Amino acid sequence: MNIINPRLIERFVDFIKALSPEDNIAIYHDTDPDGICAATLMFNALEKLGLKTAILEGFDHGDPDMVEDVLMKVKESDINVIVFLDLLADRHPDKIKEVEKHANIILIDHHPIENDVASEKTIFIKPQIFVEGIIPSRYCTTKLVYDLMSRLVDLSDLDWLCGIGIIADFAFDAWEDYLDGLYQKYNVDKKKMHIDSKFGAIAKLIVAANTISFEEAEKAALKVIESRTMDEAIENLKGYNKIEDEIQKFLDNSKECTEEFPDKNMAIIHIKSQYYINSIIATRISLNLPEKIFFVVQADKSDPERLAVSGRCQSKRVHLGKIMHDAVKGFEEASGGGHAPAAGANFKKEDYKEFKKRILEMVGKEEYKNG
Ligand SMILES: [Mn+2]
Repeated sequence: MNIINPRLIERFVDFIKALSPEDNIAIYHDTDPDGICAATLMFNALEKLGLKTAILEGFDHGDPDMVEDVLMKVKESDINVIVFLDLLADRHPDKIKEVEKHANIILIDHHPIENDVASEKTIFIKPQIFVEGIIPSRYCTTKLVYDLMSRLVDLSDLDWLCGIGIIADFAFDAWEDYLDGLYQKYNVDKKKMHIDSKFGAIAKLIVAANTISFEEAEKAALKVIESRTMDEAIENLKGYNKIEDEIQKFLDNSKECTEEFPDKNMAIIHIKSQYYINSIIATRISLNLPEKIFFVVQADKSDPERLAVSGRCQSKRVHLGKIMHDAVKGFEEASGGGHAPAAGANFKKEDYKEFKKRILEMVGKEEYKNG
């Protein structure tokens, strides 16, 4: 990994150095493990520097109203510095310009660049802008914040958060040696799958909080921020173990609610749970069977008259993003799309029959094969 834009880093460092306790900083973060661990590092780093985080709030990373919401808040408060972490805030360049009238902005993220929002008021940091030699999606926001803020303050007591962020974002192949160092430093057993390690356990508990509600995920963020060590984090988050138990119970008994389509190497799984676990179930169940296509169906978290479907095919032999996109075409108030190996759809219950008919046709069609 090679820094190709040292001036951007210098600008960031100089900006933080120039802040004082009078500044009112707001941190907005994704509520997934990477977003929460990044926010924890940023919060603690600022505190160590004697700086004040006045607002700490979560967003879903693709929330279309995110920057608009931030704009309203900044207008009615004395916030003058806004930090976006692991959020697609650059999706809304016009709104960013509005926010800039009230505050300086730091945007640290590793999703693809949607718009270059760098300006005199905005420091825009994504791996693809300042480093080469690493796939941007692998330079997770937690590690970005750690590397950037470590230029200003010693964060080595909190580097276990990087282990969580890296593992939760499936970025481990880019950080093998670094992770080995963390396993050693914290005397953590290395398992066959990183997600089964102690770092992974904390990631799973944060994901579990997300399955209850957005508000619960924000509470989980505060619990992580209060934790000085991994053991404290596990203790503070232990209330979410019941969800992990429910997920495990479901995985052990998933046959009962699975429709198999052996000729298509595909399955449809129906979930009934008070927790919103279809996406986790889809991920976990597909990791062991990469060639198989899974559609996991659950009533929508916010509207029981709707269905949310998570699709997975880890081998990418079909393009699930295209399938999901086309499978809901013409449905009223529906959405569908995503990546080749992981995609989602959301539509009214009454459209399920047609949806099922379509996906069964599509998975066999040449045009939905991938590569
Ligand atoms: Mn991330």
